[in-house]
Amino acid sequence: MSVLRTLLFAFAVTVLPVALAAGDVPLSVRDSSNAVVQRFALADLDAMPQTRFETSTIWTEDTVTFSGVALSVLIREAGLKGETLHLTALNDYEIDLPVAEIGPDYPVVATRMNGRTMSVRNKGPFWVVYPYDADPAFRTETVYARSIWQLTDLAVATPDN
Ligand SMILES: Nc1nc2c(c(=O)[nH]1)N[C@H]1C(S)=C(S)[C@@H](COP(=O)(O)O)O[C@H]1N2
Ligand SMILES: [Mo]
Repeated sequence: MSVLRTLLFAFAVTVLPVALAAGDVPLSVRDSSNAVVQRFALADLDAMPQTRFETSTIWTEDTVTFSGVALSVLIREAGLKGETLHLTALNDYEIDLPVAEIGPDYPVVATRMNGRTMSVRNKGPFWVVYPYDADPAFRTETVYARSIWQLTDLAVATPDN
């Protein structure tokens, strides 16, 4: 039985996200044991209050308009509580973010760039972004490292990860 469970788990965490990558990759909220407790699809994020801003970025040629959900709003919606937020991307890039450094408005989990959803190839479907032009404080290596694209998972980091 435990072998079956292990296989199912392996399927759920590896094959499933890859299979979903071509379409709608949801944003998964995980608990401290790494179990998915909630999944937000694009429609779920669209139903939350939206933030929109224009900025240039180090990854795009032109100034772009991002829209999506403030990370602070998402954390509240997900009921996440803790000091450190752990973010993971489709390419296994991961970054820890002190919750105290998440502002009320920024960063934003962008669902759209210039009004259009982003493909996985184009850093989508979800990209954590800041208004880089608005303040030099948003143009630091720390903030760039927190600008995780192809975001798939949110979790509150436990002391041993
Ligand atoms: N999904 C994902 N997001 C990511 C990264 C990554 O490898 N994968 N690299 C981060 C880091 S460390 C930095 S400094 C910036 C800039 O990465 P770039 O110089 O490769 O564009 O993106 C951040 N976001
Ligand atoms: Mo970086």
